[in-house]
Amino acid sequence: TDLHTSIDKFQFDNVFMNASGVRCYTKDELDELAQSDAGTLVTKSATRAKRLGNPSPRYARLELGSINSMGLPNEGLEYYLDYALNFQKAHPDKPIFLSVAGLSMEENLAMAHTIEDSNFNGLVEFNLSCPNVPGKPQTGYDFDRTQEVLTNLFSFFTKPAGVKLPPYFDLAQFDQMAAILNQFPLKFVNSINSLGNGLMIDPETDTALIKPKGGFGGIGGAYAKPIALANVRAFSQRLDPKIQLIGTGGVTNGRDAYDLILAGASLVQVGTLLQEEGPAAFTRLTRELRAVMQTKGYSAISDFKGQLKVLS
Ligand code: FMN
Repeated sequence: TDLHTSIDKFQFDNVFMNASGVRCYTKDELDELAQSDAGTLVTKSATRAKRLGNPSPRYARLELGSINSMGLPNEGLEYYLDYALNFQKAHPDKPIFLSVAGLSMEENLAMAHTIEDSNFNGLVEFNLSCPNVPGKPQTGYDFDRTQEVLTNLFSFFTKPAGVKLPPYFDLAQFDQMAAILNQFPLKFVNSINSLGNGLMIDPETDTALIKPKGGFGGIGGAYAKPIALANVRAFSQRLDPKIQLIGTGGVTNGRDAYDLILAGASLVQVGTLLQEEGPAAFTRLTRELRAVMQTKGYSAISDFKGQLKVLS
């Protein structure tokens, strides 16, 4: 069985990769991902300057996933761009993703100019869905703002790019967001980022599990699976077929990945599970996805991508 997949002209020999923010903070972590069974990798969402993020504890493991309010700690765009430029020299056949998350439109555009002017030849993921920066609303939940950001961005940006979106819950939101996204030369849409602003409580102490924002944080892991599936499916039905989907959210085994691909995903990202299991998770997921495909008689991702059946 072949797990080969592609986005635009970019080829990957495995559908699995990390989700931004998980085990991709330092060059050592990125190297570990590169050496794992993952087909590619994405860097930690970068701001222009290095950020320390929110106070700890800011991540907690939950029964069915995780809660976090990291507050975008990162080494700054220059660090990740430098990594990517070195990486592409060493691995010309392994395109990677650079994630960018400016806290304002101006910051996003400034970083986009830096990338545009660089020799970076991979894909850029603009994260419009960072829920954990106090006082900053998510761009992805403001449709006019999203339109404005993308209009300004694509007035000069010519490198292959996509957006990472928050989860939507209303069919009218899918219609509106897809109508906006279809106006731009996006190569991919990545759904979903964390389910924003959940809350979990320690039963021993009656205290919120994490410190920032009074305990509110983004939820990932198995809790996210049905929402991720719906978002990938809804966008696959509404986006121009030239825009590929990356499915993220709730992957804990090979069947979860298979389901995201059935819903239309061309690549599958792994967040919480990777945090908990480390890069060896890709070896297990690869084996499990292959096993599901073999049971179904499929030998390639294209045999079942987008082939979800519904009851009539
Ligand atoms: N998503 C981003 O786009 N940029 C980030 O910097 C980022 N940081 C994260 C940090 C942690 C500790 C976690 C758990 C998630 C983070 N996310 C970030 C969200 C994940 O990329 C992913 O979209 C989300 O966790 C859902 O996937 P999962 O169910 O596999 O965890």
